[in-house]
Amino acid sequence: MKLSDFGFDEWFESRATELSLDGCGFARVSAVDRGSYLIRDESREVPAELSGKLSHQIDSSVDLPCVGDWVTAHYYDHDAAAIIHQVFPRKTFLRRKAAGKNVDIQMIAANIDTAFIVQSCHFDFSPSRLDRYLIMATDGQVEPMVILTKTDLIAQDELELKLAILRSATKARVMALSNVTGVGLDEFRQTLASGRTYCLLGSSGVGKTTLINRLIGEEALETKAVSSTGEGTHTTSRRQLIVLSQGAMLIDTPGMRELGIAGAGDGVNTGFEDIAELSAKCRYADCSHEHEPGCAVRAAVEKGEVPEDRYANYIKLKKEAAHSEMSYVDKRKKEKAFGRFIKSAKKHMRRRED
Ligand SMILES: Nc1nc2c(ncn2[C@@H]2O[C@H](COP(=O)(O)OP(=O)(O)O)[C@@H](O)[C@H]2O)c(=O)[nH]1
Ligand SMILES: [Mg+2]
Ligand SMILES: [Zn+2]
Repeated sequence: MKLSDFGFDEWFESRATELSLDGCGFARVSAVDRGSYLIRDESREVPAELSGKLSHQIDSSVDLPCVGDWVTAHYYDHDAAAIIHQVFPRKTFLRRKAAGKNVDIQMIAANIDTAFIVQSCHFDFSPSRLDRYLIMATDGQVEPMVILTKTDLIAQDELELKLAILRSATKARVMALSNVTGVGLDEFRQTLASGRTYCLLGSSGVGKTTLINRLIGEEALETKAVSSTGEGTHTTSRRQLIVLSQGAMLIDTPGMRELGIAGAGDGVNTGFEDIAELSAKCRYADCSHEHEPGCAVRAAVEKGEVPEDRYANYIKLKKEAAHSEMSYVDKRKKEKAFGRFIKSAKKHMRRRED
């Protein structure tokens, strides 16, 4: 393989001349795990760490190498390990604001051609979350595409409704597939081009790792069963760049809950601003807009100011959002109960040791 097969094009070549290269080669970061790296070049993939000088120069986490970055590296130990000396400028990137109140920015991946924004049509479907991912992609010059997974879990007419909602929300290409039945996988595979880099974004449990596994045809990345509520459990702990046999590169990411983007149920109001505005005039603050007296939303529907089907979509999405919110709460409760169980088991064991 050549470096250009991994995406090292003229853009990077022209920037290579500005970097000092005594005894260094070019390589691409393929995995990051708490300060240790994997980098790959034409012939090998090896563990790497930052040079003292580079770690000293870096004063913001944004400048640390992330998966997809091109670096200059010095190989040692018969080329079995490497030291990273410099990070190339980024042609494109995916980044987000870190969790918490401080506005720290965290890199997700660099030098991505296309971001696949993955949502499950079962519990994860959320046009407002889609918006945030679209903004993330646009911000980093990355082309977005939307993938709706788990189509095997809903009826065809429901799928068509969801596809219609997504297609009206974005100009990006929208595809649907099932990792279980395989429907839609061929269409997805055909979007992948050799030498291009793709990143999968989306909540935990939507099927990103399963999709990659189906493409490479083996269980190379760990996937875990989701609970019966449909909520995903944490699966991918580090990001990895995978080169498919046909030459496309795919980057898997942990779910965005871990990455701090708020979870499900965070407002179906995007795209329904008119209804959100009307609901301020309802008699009850917690009006469900279904059967309460003095509901301004239903009044507007009756007057024909809000189309009937638009209202129906809104109610439907709202219920789904509430459902996933609830399963999240249930899951937290279960986790807490399990924590208490472990604690008391430990106490019990200690007593027996005494
Ligand atoms: N029914 C159904 N389940 C799926 C599909 N894709 C993935 N899953 C299941 O969803 C769970 C989470 O998948 P995973 O790939 O780990 O999600 P990730 O967190 O996005 O990487 C696993 O139990 C998968 O078997 C699908 O298309 N249909
Ligand atoms: Mg995963
Ligand atoms: Zn109302």
